[in-house]
Amino acid sequence: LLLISLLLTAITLVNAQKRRSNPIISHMFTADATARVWEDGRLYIYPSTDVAPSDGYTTMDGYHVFSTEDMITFKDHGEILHSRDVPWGVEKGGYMWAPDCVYKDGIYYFYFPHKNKDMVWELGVATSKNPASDFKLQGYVKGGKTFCDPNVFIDDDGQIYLYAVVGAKTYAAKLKDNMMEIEGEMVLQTGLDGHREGPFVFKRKDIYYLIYPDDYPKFNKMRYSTAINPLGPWECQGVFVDHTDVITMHGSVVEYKNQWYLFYHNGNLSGGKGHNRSVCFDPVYFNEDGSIQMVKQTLG
Ligand code: FUB
Repeated sequence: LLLISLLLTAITLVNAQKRRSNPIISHMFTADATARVWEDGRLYIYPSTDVAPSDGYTTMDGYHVFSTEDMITFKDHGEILHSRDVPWGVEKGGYMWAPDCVYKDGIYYFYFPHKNKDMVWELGVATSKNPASDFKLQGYVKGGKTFCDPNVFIDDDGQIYLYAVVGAKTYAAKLKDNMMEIEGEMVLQTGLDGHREGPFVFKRKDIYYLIYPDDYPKFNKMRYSTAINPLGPWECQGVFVDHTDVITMHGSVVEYKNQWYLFYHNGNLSGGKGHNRSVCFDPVYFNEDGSIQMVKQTLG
């Protein structure tokens, strides 16, 4: 069994190395990818959609889901949600930004930031028994602030945490078991030096990692902070992803078949247009002390 598992890992790694081109999705523009590995053994990507021609980030609309089992072929499962499906949403549509998806007790919870009719950000929630279809709108998270760039992290003990951005700062709180209500207050997360937006939390060997785009004025890089508690305090460990050819940087880190990966976006497909981005991935390597090595971006 061990030999078979090692063999499968080796095949996946060789396959991932064989794929020497980014972006990985080229029939549409995608950004802000959250990657998750679900029980069926596939890796799923929940990105936002960039629209072409674009009127800036305001026209971003509709969410597709993608999945893979070999890190080479990415299946487009189609659109799971559009602004026209959101009755409380802004009438002209658009404003569907960076989403997240988590799994709990047989249900997939899809979180998406969307502006309401008063042009105030709400954090919408849609649920399904399937990871890439049949999502039904449930409403929006109650008890929080007006925020975007949600990230939901479920710890090993089952406690759920919500991270989100308010005015270029990340706040976090526990989510109640119903996944729709915040417990207590959203608390400012400290120790995220140069933080701009797009937080994503993961855990490896008892260390909590919070990755985030920095506020470098022209092209954001990706930094990370670590903590021994999911609500911090965090300690900034510096940059681990250099900037791409677009201003924004937003992504996630996930382990799949014994290899860690960073999902992010660049502007390769559109010639560097900031509103026409494309999802990419590259391997992530850790040092013995848990620090993250600089990610080598595969281009072309
Ligand atoms: O994609 C729209 C916004 O741009 C996201 O919410 C931010 O993180 C940035 O990528």
